[in-house]
Amino acid sequence: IINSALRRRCSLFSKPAIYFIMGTANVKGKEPLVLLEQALLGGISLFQLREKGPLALKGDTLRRFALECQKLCNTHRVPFIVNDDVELACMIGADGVHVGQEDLDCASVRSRIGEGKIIGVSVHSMEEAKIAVKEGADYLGVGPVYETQSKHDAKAPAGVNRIMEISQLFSEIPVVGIGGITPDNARAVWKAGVAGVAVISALAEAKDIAMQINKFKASSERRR
Ligand code: TZP
Ligand code: MG
Repeated sequence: IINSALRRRCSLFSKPAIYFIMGTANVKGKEPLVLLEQALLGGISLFQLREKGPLALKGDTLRRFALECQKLCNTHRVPFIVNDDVELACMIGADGVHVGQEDLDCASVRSRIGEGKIIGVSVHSMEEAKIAVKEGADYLGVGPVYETQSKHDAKAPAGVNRIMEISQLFSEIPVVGIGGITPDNARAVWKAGVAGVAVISALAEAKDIAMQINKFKASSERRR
């Protein structure tokens, strides 16, 4: 049965996805919108605005920044996902929301954001994965795979085994690996069965982001 959820998932992850995540805290002095545009030109598959930390933009400033990011993503036909902030996502008509276990539950997000939108959920166990899938998650984020500097309250790195278990049990739901992923260690993540890799620092801090995206793409091709 081709329902709207299935269509959404298929088109999002039809190719190995390079999922760029960024907030103003991640850009190390670069101009975030320039960086995002470079990433879009370089061929990222999805973008998530994840505005965190003590200097995080808020209120109207955040909304204006989000709208700029959204405009760039729309121009490049790349889905624009908002982390945590369901209200912001609804207000500006983002393509989707990504929530963690401490955020609004997936079922509530769905009722607020509507059927046509993407919902991603971060999970750290089979139990959490089961619940997210039951509540209609469109993809699962599983991690941290490796050590990460980009999330202060990150759990211990779990490697690729959990990804393997979760992606095997829920073969119809795209699983995205996250945490410390670089072109050099991505191959093991692809081999674990992910539909995509979600990356902050290895893209935001890359000298040449387009070249780095190409390296990520190449890392997915070598899995065969
Ligand atoms: N969730 C688990 S690890 C992580 C998030 C948001 C941070 C990933 O950033 P990086 O720089 O790619 O390790
Ligand atoms: Mg969250």
